[in-house]
Amino acid sequence: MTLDKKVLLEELATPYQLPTGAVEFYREYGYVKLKNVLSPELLHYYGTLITDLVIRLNTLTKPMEERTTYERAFLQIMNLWREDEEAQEFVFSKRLAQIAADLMEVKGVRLYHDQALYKEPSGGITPWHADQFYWPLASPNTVTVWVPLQATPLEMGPLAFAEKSQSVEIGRDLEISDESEALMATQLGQFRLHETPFALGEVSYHAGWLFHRAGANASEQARKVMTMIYMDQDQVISEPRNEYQRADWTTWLAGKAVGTTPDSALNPVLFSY
Ligand SMILES: O=C(O)CCC(=O)C(=O)O
Repeated sequence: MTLDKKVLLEELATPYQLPTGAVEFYREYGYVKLKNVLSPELLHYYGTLITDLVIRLNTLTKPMEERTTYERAFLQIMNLWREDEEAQEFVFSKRLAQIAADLMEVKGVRLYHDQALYKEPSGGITPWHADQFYWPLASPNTVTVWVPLQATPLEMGPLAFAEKSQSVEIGRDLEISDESEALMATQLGQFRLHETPFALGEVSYHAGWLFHRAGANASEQARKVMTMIYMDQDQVISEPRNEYQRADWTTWLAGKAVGTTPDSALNPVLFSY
């Protein structure tokens, strides 16, 4: 192992000092953006290998004009940690997992799954949606870290949030679609939109029931993003409520019994106090 790699591994394991008020902000607003979480060197190293994996594993090659709205939004490659040992180092970062536990104010977190989300040049919008629509999980204690692998100006489609929308029970039966975009664009008028660029090293954490979207990528470069979805280590599997939850149940939770903790090898505890 080279010295540099050791430094990167140390960084992935080193606790991050949350700024004062971050936990309270997350609790109230349903998301938080945090600066200087990962160094440019680390993002360059793992970004390069994640991009190689995305290129190798991607199967969505049809032209933009033939794609659905969902397909235009991004290339989506899931559970990279099971494909590559170095991707696993990144996904299993204790630094990122501890932040998730601290924000949710829980003792520890498990991985639900990871995913790379690459919005290609000319890629379309990511419609308004709330992630937990897709997950057969009983408690709202779920959170996604969204890690841009480059600085992300507005023209690339940074993630944007409907502040405080995690606590209203509207649109919770909507998949990501033109319909969710149209309906939520009007319904979410009551919430303030937070849409700002991400500096290199900045990441966001958003709650499973928080509505969020992203603009189109009008730049000439891919908007490269890696994400990890965490759940409370004591999360409980609920009866699937739609076809997506049924598919997620078998794919990401190993089909473990409803009412039990998702503790199969697919959902390791990544950080616990
Ligand atoms: O990257 C995007 O455009 C959308 C990401 C998203 O919806 C998520 O990570 O939950």
